[in-house]
Amino acid sequence: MYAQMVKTSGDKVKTPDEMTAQERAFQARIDADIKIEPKDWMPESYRKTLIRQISQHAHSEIVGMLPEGNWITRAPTLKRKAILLAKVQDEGGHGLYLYCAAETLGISREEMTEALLSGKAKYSSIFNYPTLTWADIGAVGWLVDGAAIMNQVPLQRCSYGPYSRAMIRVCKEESFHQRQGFDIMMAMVKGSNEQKAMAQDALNRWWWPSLMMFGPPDDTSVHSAQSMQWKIKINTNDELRQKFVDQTIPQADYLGLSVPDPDLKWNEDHGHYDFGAIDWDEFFTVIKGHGPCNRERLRARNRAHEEGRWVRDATLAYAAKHADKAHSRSAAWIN
Ligand code: BYC
Repeated sequence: MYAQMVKTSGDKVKTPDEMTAQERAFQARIDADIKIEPKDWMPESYRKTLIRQISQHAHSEIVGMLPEGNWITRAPTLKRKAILLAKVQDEGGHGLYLYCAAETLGISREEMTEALLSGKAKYSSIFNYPTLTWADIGAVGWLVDGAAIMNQVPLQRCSYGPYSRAMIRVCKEESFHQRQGFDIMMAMVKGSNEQKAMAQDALNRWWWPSLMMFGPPDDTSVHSAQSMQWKIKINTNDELRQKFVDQTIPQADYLGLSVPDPDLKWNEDHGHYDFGAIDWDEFFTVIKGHGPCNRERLRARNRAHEEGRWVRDATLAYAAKHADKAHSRSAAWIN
């Protein structure tokens, strides 16, 4: 029940000759950077790809609240607690914008929620790892939100209007999140030896899973070619992963921490860091549902859904009562 399905459904990219006239006109709009809006004609597989990506993204935001929410009651100061609370609340907001963006494509919120709760839908692999110490909250903000920004800034230029507009707001908030993470790491490395060791330990555990967030390598990424032709994705997984490594290593140096990669080396010829092999078996194990926390995450979401049932019932009953009253008032006015 809890296995996140790994089966993918990548389509071969069509050449202009293989497209219908309608598809060619659609591709011409995309190539001219004209946004596609909900009521515009779109190929069925464009719609499906967007539903898949946006709903997975929304689920990631909602599930992403759990590892950090775990530390709200244990934050070391009132100020840190207030900041973390606001951050986790922002993630909930991101999930809501994204569910709304996906709804414009004709899928209901209930269908998406059901896919998440039953374990059918994917969400980001990263949220299946535990947050063991307070330093993990720093590492998550710095690395996980840092990786999220790297991936989402280009998505502000995505071809689908509602998704690209949601990304603009999300990215503004994510940069605050990333800074709060880095600020926690700064405080830890300036603290006692034990605190610095906790920061290093958190970096050791979160480094590789953060690199996996960008998805499988380009030669095994099923969806990249088609998604890039449609500008649903602007960069490949490997391009963004490399940008993230190049941006993050100087930050680790500034903190006086080292990433757990003996093969990491600046490559003068390419102007990038070379880095070691990623354990893709671990990645696929996690997205198939067998990571350290997959079961716990889905149990927590299912419990929250059950415990929130009375709230949903109450709001629906309230809305129905007011709809009845409004209906009687307008009927009385007409008569
Ligand atoms: N985890 O062909 P590919 C956040 C799946 S929220 C799990 O390259 P695509 C945050 C992929 O779905 C972070 N599954 O796919 C929140 C596909 O399987 P299906 C989330 C992954 O879509 C709270 C298969 O592997 N960000 O940061 O072209 C607090 C083949 O992959 C992952 C987004 O969702 C993964 N990491 O590229 C803090 C951004 N990677 O669907 C932070 C929007 C791949 O065929 N999404 N898979 O069964 C994207 O940009 C793209 O969907 C991805 C993957 C780059 C993630």
